[in-house]
Amino acid sequence: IAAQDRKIALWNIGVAYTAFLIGTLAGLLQVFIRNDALQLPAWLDYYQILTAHGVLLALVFTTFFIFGFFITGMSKSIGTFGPKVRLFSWIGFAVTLLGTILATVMIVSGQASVLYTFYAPLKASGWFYVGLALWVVGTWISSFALIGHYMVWRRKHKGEHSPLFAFMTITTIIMWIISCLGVVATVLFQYIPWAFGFTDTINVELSRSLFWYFGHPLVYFWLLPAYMAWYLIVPKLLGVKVFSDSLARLSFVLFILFSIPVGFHHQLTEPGISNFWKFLQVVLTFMVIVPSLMTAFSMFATFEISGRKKGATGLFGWFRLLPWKDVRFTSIFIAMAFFIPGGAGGIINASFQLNEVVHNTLWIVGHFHITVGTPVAMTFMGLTFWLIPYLTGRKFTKTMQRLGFVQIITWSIGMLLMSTAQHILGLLGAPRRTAYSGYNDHPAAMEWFDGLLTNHVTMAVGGSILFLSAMILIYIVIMTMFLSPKAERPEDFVEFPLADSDKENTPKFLEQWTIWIGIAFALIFIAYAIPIGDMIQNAPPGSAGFKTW
Ligand code: HAS
Repeated sequence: IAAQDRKIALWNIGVAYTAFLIGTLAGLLQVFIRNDALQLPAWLDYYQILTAHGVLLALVFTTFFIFGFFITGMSKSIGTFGPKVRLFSWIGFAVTLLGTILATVMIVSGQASVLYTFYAPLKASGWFYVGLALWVVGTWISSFALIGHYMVWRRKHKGEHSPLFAFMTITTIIMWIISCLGVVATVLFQYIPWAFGFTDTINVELSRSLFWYFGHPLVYFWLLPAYMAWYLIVPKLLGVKVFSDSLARLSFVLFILFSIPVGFHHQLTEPGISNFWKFLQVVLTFMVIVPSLMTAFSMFATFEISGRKKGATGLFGWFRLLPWKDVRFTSIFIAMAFFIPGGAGGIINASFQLNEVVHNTLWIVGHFHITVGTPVAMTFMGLTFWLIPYLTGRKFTKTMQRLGFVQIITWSIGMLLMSTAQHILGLLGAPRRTAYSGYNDHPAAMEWFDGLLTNHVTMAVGGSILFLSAMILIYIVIMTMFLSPKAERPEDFVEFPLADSDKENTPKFLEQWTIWIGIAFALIFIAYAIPIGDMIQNAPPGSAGFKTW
């Protein structure tokens, strides 16, 4: 791809890994605080570090990495950016970065210890919310730049299906833009007036609902780029085509429809929403599981087709013949394997009654470490191994490949230890998000930590292994960005592994966005209009929430 496009992608990825470095350091500090092995200085507290950890890894690392990946893939699959697209991509990047810096300064200076979910009643400095608003606006500008690029392509290729990479990027972006409407509304009309003192109080239930309207599709904003790698990169590494172009497109479209009207499944224990609306959103949540099951099916089919091509026989003969020595593949395969328990855990969380058992416990922390922390993160690692050298034109040497294996194996072991402990502790009753990890020496609480896996020491070992792994990754990133030898011979150049996808039988309506956006808004209206209306009507007097009548 063109050098100017590479530059934008590389800056995005560079910021992503800077956030990753600070965020993982905050993670390491956390496990040691829990283990009572570390006393923090007076200016730093547990919640400050927890917020930095969550925001920098879950929000900042992911977002910048995703845009780096999208920019590279869009330039590769539908052509070099025009000057306007390039300009807006830079502006989007700069505004997102400005917002990130402002929010991070507020967190580090102790003025925004409100955790990465930042909803009321916790309150931060108004500037933190301004930072968040800039962050969202920045991502929108970058998104519209990519949409513009896609529209130009469509105008030139009337009646054709867009390449699968572009289709998936646009689907993800559409979902992102619609979902951000909730967070934009609450940040602009509730948090900013409240935090700067223009209003005395805030309508908590409304603000949480608007947050989760955004918060759940947010997790699919992380997941879908990983799915793009599963659908598009993995088959290429296996030497086969995409299993089914229309299945892949349909599964992405289903995310536009069902990933948004489900936010109440994060609020099942909250008193301000009636059971009917919660139940409706639980049903819709079970719909959003379908495209993930389609993805699992598609992956197994891809593995089997590639195995059969190489002569595999029997039910699982293909397993042995997967390209295990290729770190780009192995990383993603482990990512997928983690998503089996990760997804099953999600189904448990979403089940109305079972949620009572797991809500607000360490189980949830375990859940998101084996969804975003491993399936998504390890897919991004698998991408990093070729994406950065592809963009810089440097070699991915044998030593790097070996280090890559050490990195992904340590990450998997660390996550396995830590997340298993978190799941079990959660089931035993250990709450999440508390600095009082000694639970005032309560005898029942002390027993939780007696197990071999649920020991604080085991968790600290898991956390330390993870940090070691993160540092190896940072080393690989720095080498492939700045120091590895430049590729000169054709065989040294790192490729962008993009699989072919047969589009002959793909129905045209899959790319008629108005249909999908229309249905998405209809579903959102059905799921949210009445309960949100109730919340507004019952707003506390004088609150930013919105008007009292
Ligand atoms: Fe979740 C809470 C429900 C998926 C992230 N989730 C969270 C939070 C985060 C998060 C960050 O209903 C915490 C928020 C907070 O701080 O409060 N989640 C679900 C459901 C799914 C789900 C139904 N979550 C994710 C993904 C995330 C993520 C993905 C990040 C990327 N989650 C919940 C609920 C809560 C929740 C409740 C609130 C809990 C509470 O009470 O607070 C589904 O999307 C999952 C569907 C997935 C599958 C798995 C398909 C498997 C595949 C792998 C195939 C493997 C292969 C490899 C091919 C059905 C595709 C083969 C290998 C071999 C070795 C055989």
